[in-house]
Amino acid sequence: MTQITNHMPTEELQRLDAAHHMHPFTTNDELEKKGARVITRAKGVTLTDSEGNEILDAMAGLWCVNIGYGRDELAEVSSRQMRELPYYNTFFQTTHVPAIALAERLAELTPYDLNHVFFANSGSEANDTNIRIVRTYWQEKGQPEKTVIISRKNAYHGSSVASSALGGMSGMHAQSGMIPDIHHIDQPNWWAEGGDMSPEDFGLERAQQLETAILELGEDKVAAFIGEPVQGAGGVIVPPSTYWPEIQRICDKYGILLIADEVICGFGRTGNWFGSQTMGIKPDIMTVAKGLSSGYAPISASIVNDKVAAVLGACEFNHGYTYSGHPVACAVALENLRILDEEGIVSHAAEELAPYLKEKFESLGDHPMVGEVKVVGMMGSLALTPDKTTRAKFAVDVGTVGFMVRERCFANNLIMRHVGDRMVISPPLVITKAEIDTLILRARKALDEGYENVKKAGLFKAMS
Ligand code: PXG
Repeated sequence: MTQITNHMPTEELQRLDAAHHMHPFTTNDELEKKGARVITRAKGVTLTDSEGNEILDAMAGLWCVNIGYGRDELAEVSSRQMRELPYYNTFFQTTHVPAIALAERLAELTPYDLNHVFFANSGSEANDTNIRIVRTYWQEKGQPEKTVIISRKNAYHGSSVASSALGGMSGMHAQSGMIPDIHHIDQPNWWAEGGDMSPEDFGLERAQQLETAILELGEDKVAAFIGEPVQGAGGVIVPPSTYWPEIQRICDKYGILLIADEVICGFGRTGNWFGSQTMGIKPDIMTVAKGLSSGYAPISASIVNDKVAAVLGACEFNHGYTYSGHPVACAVALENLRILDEEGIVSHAAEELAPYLKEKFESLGDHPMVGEVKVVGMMGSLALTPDKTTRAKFAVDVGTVGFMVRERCFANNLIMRHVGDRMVISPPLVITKAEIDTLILRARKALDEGYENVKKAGLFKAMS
């Protein structure tokens, strides 16, 4: 058996990786030609790769390492918990202290009467749980025909077959098909789809599509609406201010359940503990994952309000995962929440860092290839365009230019992602102002170099 370690030559690690490891959202055959970047260590906001490069991770991993890398406390609690009780389940009238403590803490941290927590291991599983929760809720209320969940195009709710159907990513639907009774309305992406409307009018128009859909599908068929307070994987799409109040009004009017998918927005990302607070949403159900444990252990949850819990509690809920409420993951999450709170990481990010990040990130708006710049709390995006006055798209496949800029980010030791032709950031909440300056310097350099390459390739042209 080959002993594989951090000290092996990069090419050898890449060769073995390409031979045996299938990567998510990757054309795996391409890894045989150009091996994957091998990350070996991380501390704070900085990753180190197998070549010794130090990379500023402006994505907090995959939008999850809110607390930053390298916190020993989390390693300590996980090893303590593994020694004491590495595993036990929460089926069949059994429980354990880490699950009790984390559920209680989440009930305390979340707003309104979101007091009841169902654990899973990923955002996808939590959203699968939500599908069953809302359908069971209406069955128990004597309205079993209420099954339809309304979501948005370009939403991301996970990659299991059910949660990707709930999401609005067409590439995922094409590969696995749909599940019944999911309906998608348009997203509130003013930059790309707002035409001549003002952002406020557009926000209202997009929200009112929910009412139109309810009336078309039938009030007696619609069970719930799901949305991310701010679409993350869709490109950090911050909805116009009119959007969420109108969605809330419509959900209240028709009594349909409102699910806020807080997988990215939760735990300080948007300048409050939850994106629902930033956007003024009062959800019946919240999906949380990622920042719940800052990515140190896989854990997620569906958190439901008293109204939903009262109905569900009366029946046997035929649902659960072997690792629902895994004691080690719960202990890690609890310690993560303690640190985020006691060290004031969430409040410092909201009060000190977010305004600084906003000012600096917005300064990139003067770049010739940058149109809209959006920042909410500690997440942001830039729309790349060949013509900012008309909000034009490039005359090549969407994502071609974004990819070219992302390549220059990597070359400049910055992880800033592209989603189509939007560049997105979501750094750890422990980033310092000096590190924000470095982030901006590298981002500008990557934009400049990307711009030169785009021009050289004759791609700085608007779609006609
Ligand atoms: N909901 C939201 C809002 C998410 O962003 C999920 C659910 C699913 O979580 P899991 O833990 O099942 O992955 C997510 C996940 C990207 C990217 O490229 C985004 C996510 C996951 C992987 C990649 O931006 N978001």
